[in-house]
Amino acid sequence: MTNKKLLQSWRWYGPNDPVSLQDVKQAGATGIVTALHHIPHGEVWPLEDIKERQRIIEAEGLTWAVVESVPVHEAIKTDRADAGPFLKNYIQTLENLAACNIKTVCYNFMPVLDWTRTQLDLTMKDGSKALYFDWTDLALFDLFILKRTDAEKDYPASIVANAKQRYDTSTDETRTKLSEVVLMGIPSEEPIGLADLQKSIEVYKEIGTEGLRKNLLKFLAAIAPVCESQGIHMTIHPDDPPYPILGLPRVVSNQDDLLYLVTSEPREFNGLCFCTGSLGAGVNNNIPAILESVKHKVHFAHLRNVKKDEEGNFYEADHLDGDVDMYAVMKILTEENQKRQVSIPFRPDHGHQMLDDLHKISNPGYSAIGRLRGLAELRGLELGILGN
Ligand code: DNO
Repeated sequence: MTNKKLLQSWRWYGPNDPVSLQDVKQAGATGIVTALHHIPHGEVWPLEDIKERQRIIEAEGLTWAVVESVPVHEAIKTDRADAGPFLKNYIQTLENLAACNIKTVCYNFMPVLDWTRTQLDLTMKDGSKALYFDWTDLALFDLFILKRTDAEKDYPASIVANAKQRYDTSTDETRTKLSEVVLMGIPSEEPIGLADLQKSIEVYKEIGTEGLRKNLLKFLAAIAPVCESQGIHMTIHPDDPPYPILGLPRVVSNQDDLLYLVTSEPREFNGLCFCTGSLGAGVNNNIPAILESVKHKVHFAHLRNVKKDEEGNFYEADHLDGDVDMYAVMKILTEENQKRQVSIPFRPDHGHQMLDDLHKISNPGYSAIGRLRGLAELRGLELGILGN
């Protein structure tokens, strides 16, 4: 009997994505990971819109394998008095997706911002460009642009001193650029402004880590009935980076967080999106060990690598290079996949901007060729492990 392969998938931002579905096919992926980015956060995804997107994907001979993401509205994350209607909408969206047989849904519970970087075009030795996170730049933004109260307490003295020096010698242009990058969130959604971020930071100060954890479990309990009746797997994306930043709490950053989450809400629907890059940026995170402990809950994987320095700054490395032992990860994942009815979808997460893509505009991290390279390397690695 031949071994079962993981489902090779690809994030596609929809018809406006500069990377086309034909490009995806040429890269060799068959599962599409997408979302209806045109629907504002918190609103219902109409059945018709879901069907239309699915029709476009299937017309190319591909399948819509995973929704990434159905965003959780801030009213739910903060458990505001007006959270009710947003929860109702979320449940309706899940019902509509399930009606189209789309049953793996990714989401995150990061306060306000989605992933955070400080630079989108760090030049690698080979001339390609990578996303980068630098603590000194984050501190510069936090202390001197956002001017958060008591922010200096959250950084080592050396970082504060370096940030001050860097700020003093920076130009308005570099400061503006840095702000834009930090506040960017995910492409095609409006970036948040400084004033709104400041307000949210105050709200989350009251909520704290325990409060956020409680709100996450409350959200899961509310969507449990629809997920259970429809056979939906919710897959939470880890915090990126896996640290509290800008005074915002984090609850999905390490092994303890993941174990807490899956044991506190043990029902089948509560699953994980195992993102090796997000977790891999944590200096104490041993990625294969974490995967080993939660593998039975993984219904979606983001495979990418990071290279950290002694301060904890990190850049996104080639998929098989960097600090994450991708061979060990792939081994665990492919073994786990043999136990499954449905193959676990994985996507090459991010990729360097390289070759022709250096002259094109694409969503940061989501140019075609770097991901094509990543996918090719990862599928080769899987084949080498499986032997068929
Ligand atoms: C970044 C992505 C994240 C992810 C969301 C999931 O490239 O991995 O934006 O899609 O956090 O909700």
